[in-house]
Amino acid sequence: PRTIYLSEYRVPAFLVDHVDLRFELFENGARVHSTLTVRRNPEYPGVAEHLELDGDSLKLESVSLDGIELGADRYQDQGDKLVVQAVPDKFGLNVVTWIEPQNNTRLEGLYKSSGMFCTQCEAEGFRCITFFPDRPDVMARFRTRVEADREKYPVLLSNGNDVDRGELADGRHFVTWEDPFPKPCYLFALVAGDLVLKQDTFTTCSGRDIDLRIYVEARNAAKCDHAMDSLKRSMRWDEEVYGREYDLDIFMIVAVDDFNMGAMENKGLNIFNSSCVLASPETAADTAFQRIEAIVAHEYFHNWSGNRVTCRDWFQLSLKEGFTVFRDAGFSADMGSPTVKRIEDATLMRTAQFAEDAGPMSHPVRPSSYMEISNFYTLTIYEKGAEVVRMIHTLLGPELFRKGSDLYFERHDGQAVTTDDFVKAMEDASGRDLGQFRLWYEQAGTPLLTVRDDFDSEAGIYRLTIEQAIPDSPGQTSKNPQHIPFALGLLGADGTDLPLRLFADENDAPSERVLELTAARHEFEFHGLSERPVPSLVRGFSAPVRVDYPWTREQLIFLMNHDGDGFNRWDAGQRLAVDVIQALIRGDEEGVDERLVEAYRSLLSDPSLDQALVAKMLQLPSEAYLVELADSADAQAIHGARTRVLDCLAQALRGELLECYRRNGDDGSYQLTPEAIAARSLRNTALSWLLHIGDREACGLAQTQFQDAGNMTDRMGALRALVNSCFVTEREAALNDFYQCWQDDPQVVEQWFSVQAASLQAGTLNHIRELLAHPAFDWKNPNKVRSVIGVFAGQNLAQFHQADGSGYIFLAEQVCRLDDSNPQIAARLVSPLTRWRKFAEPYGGKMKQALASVRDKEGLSKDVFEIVHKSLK
Ligand code: DPP
Ligand code: ZN
Repeated sequence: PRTIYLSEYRVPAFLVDHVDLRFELFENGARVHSTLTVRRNPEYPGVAEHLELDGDSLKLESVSLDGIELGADRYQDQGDKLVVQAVPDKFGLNVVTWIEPQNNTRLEGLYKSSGMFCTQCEAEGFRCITFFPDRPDVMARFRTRVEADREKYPVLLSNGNDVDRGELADGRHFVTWEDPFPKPCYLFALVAGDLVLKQDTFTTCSGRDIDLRIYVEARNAAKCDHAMDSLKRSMRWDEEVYGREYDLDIFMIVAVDDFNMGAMENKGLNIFNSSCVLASPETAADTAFQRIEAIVAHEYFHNWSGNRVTCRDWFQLSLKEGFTVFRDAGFSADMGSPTVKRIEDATLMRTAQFAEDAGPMSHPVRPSSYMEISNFYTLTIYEKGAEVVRMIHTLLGPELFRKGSDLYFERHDGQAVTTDDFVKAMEDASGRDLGQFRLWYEQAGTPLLTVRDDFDSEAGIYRLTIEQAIPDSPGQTSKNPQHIPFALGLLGADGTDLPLRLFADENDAPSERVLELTAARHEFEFHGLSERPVPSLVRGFSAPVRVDYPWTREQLIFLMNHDGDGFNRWDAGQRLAVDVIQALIRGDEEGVDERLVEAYRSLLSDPSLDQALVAKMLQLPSEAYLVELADSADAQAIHGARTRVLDCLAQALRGELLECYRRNGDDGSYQLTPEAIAARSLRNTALSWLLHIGDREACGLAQTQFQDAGNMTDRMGALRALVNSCFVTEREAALNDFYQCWQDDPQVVEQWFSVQAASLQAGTLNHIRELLAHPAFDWKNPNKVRSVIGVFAGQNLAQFHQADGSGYIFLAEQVCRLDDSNPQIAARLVSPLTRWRKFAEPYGGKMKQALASVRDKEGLSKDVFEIVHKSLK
């Protein structure tokens, strides 16, 4: 496979102003008639004699230029390219291709999912539909006519407005759609199926009524309310917070069962993975409701940040993704608890993105090369990209940031642009120089801040030195210091925030400051202090950095109780727990520090605390996070130490846990407020801890809760606790019962698979193999594959990391099997093995061996090739 470089970017030689598509859909394939209005690009440097179009797995039937069919001497079908020779300056090109959606298991381009036709074109799926300049800087107006059997496919959809429809011979019919906005082909979409419609309207800020439609299979008709509600709230929020109004008269969402990603923002016709749109309280847990709200918002927000203003090339992917994740995070924070949302985002960054950034696939937010762009839909592009935008927001403040986003949308509406254009708009609107800040887009790796302090009690000066270092990453060494916003507070002995006086005579000094780090080393002095303060560092995770500071456990407990920043209270608790677990792993301490137990006791027994925050604080640092923090991770030792801490906490706090469980009982209503979500989280955490230590009474409570639960959060909470417990009979009974009850609902069956694949007790390799043989398992369905294989390899540390390497060999086998049918999914699944350098022996060596066996597979896809080769380098 070839590597593609940003430095090779050239403007397109030809532009396409208009695309006229006609799809004839049949059971044995589809014929695609495409008519392009093409002209030379005046900005192209040089003269291109031939027109080159991209293609993939197409059967070419004919090529005509200005209405005249071309002989085979006038064009070459090279498989991945169609080259039309000696073309005029302006012309119409008609290309007819034949494709087989029913055999498309890659789920890129046009394919079939539970009997319906649907598409996924980002990043390079459109070339699997017809020959086309498949690059985002070619923006055209699309008109699409879809023809199919009327009975089988009563609903025919594409982008834009429905402009014509009618009957055809042989029981067929057609609908024509016209999208007035020029768009890149990756935003094209088509759906044909037998679907029911959930409809609503939204009145925009200028008084236009928008027809909102969610299309689903009939059995899912009752699961659309939450998505519809989320959509309306997103539309309102984007008007209020960003001044962005919706621009078409209709907005459609379609739910599809077989989908590689979460969802796709196609203009006017978003296509969603069923699991990211369908929900009812009985079938979906709180986390699913929150995910749906966030993804519906995310895809909707793309209408401006992605569709109206799109990416010049795929190196700029974070232009739309980072900004849109930042936007959806703001929306979720406003809809729920901002502190909890921040904790969740920072956890994902520190657990998974930091790991990616320190691993073999580490790349900048704006990469400079790739082999397969599908491999770059990463946590770095999405989450770190969002953190980078968030830092601009922090540096500029909300008003100037809004001025910057207004300027960006106004200046670049209808264009395909770069991350640099985004930063430039922020600079121009604010007058700030973001020159050094741009390094966040160019340099990979997580900056490490080493913070040291001392206190001069005579002078009353507290001195803070901060050094930054950015580790080397593939292809990048000796990096330059970055521009880092560092939010700081200083706590006095009574727990209140002290004024941060940078000068001895500074009056009205604020109690929180955002220090701007730009050099490799900074020294800050804070004056007028009568005692040594406790520092609260990087409040709210103000930058995606690691912090090295020699906290004592007393300081951490103090911050847990007093920090004015909710995020840092949580963070202090995490650092304390990490410190205790790591001491056990190293063998430095015999038992679990009593102070941790007492800290958790106060969290559990003080109902006056913010319960949403408490619910988060009670979650021990995950095994994945502990792996990430280790230099050479001993998987079993990490699992063992964390388990010991959990055991000890549960034993010591049994009374408090039972009391917490009772206090947070189900009142029968199902609400999605932060308080209600926290109550469910607390009672289910209490239950799982108690079952963890084999508590009989709690087992009874879990069984009752499992039977009586009025919602999936509680039913699944009870099932999870049972599945992870030593109560074998009760566990089996609950699992069987659950499957009997929900076997006809694929989204629930996915949860049933996941809870087993993640289980310490039930998730043994043998059991995983049994799940793969289960009648409900389906190799062609990415959600099923992820719910068993993905969850096992990604979330079941103790069972996956067996010293004999059996877990790794198993994963390698499944990756090879999937590589033939769906390379994108195979490339995602292989990722746990790429972390082999992180693990101690015997794990690391055996992971590497398994990876090598994937490398040696015959006919390896470009997707998996890139990941495996980069990881073994
Ligand atoms: N562009 C999509 C999204 O992130 C990815 N398929 O919304
Ligand atoms: Zn996106």
